[in-house]
Amino acid sequence: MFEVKEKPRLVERAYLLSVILRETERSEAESLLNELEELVSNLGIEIVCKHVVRTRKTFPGHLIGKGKFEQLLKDVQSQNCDVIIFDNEISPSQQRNWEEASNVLVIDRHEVILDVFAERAQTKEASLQVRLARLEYSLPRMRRAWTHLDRQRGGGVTQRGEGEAQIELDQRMLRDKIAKTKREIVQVATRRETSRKKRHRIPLPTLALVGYTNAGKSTLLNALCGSTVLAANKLFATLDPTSRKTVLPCGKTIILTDTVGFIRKLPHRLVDAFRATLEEALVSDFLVHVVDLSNPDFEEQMETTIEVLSELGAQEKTILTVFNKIDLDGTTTNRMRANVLCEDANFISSHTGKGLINLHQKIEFLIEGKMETKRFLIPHRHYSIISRIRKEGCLKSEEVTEVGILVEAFPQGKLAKELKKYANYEKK
Ligand SMILES: Nc1nc2c(ncn2[C@@H]2O[C@H](COP(=O)(O)OP(=O)(O)OP(=O)(O)O)[C@@H](O)[C@H]2O)c(=O)[nH]1
Ligand SMILES: [Mg+2]
Repeated sequence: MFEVKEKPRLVERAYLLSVILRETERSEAESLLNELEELVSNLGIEIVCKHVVRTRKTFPGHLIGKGKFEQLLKDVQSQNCDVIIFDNEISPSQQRNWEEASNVLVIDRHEVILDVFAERAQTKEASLQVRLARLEYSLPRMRRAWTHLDRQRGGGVTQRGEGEAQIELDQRMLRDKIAKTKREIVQVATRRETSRKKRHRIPLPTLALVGYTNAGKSTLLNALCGSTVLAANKLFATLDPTSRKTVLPCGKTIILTDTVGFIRKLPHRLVDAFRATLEEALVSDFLVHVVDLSNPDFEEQMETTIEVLSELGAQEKTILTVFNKIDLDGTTTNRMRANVLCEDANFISSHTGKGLINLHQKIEFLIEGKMETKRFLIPHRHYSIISRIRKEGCLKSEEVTEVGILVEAFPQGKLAKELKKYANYEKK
């Protein structure tokens, strides 16, 4: 029976292809192919060849014209490749046509991204969401598996053979699985929501680190919080949101959340699937958009992030843009380009720590703007609490009066609770 689960990892040698319609698309296609190469090698597959192929128009059968198609097939065979990977989205029927002609596995960028996500997913929710995305991806492609079966049985072109009936059965099973997975996701998400609400009972300002994959979000989280969240030089190192509490140099406590990175041409079903995972980011007070300044495509990467954020409904949030990895970028050109794109650009290196003091100040400034200032009257004999307010960095003003010290402050957490009793003095 056809089971949608891990694809057997029998393939070892990949042939990467990107199809473009205009010559002007070539350089972007090349950069996307490099990214695809990185994703594919993360899966342990060797890249033998990568080509950008230009076509006058797209052909429904094989995406490209017959001449080019045959030429490429020969090349795939002579190079002994066992998988062809398209950077373009290909339809289930194009996939089938290529597989039948080449006798090797044919997949596209979406499937590669789904595979990488499947490998990295660690929490129950992430695994369920990846499973859902893969099931949905497989639904229109079931025919492919059964065509192979028919061929193996020597069926060839059948009218309504065993395979055909089996497809319907399996599709129904798959739909049931999809529905079941969706139900499980709702359950897990409800549990997560409850624990988030609990965490937020004592309101602390929250910031979410968002950005393109490999930009350095986890490294920045570690640098700001002194934590050891996994940061690695591979795409999609982080899949599950991780939150850390940290105290800023001024004494204020904040919660920082690391999130999954974005990528160009992110499969749409993954954007949907990860909506819940990114909810932490969506409910946070501010977003810190981390950009890898040393990447030649940083502008496109920024654009992708902003696009996905608006798809998720987060475009209205206050965003602090941070250009990271300045230690790798020796040129001033990128900085100039960054300044054009972003009026209030922050330049940092999460590795060397350069720019972090400035970033701390910016974060403090943001938080102060958001926090509600309250007035308290502290009796003289309780003066020690004022030193605590000062130490936690939330003192705005103080005025000594006959009855006590009149304080304007924006306290958080425990201190806010303790100060409550001094807040109602006007009514007394
Ligand atoms: N030279 C240099 N490397 C950095 C800097 N910040 C991060 N890196 C490196 O960049 C790579 C990616 O860093 P991560 O922090 O894992 O990136 P991320 O944005 O969390 O990536 P995903 O979780 O995949 O979305 C790692 O090898 C880091 O060591 C920096 O300021 N300078
Ligand atoms: Mg990360």
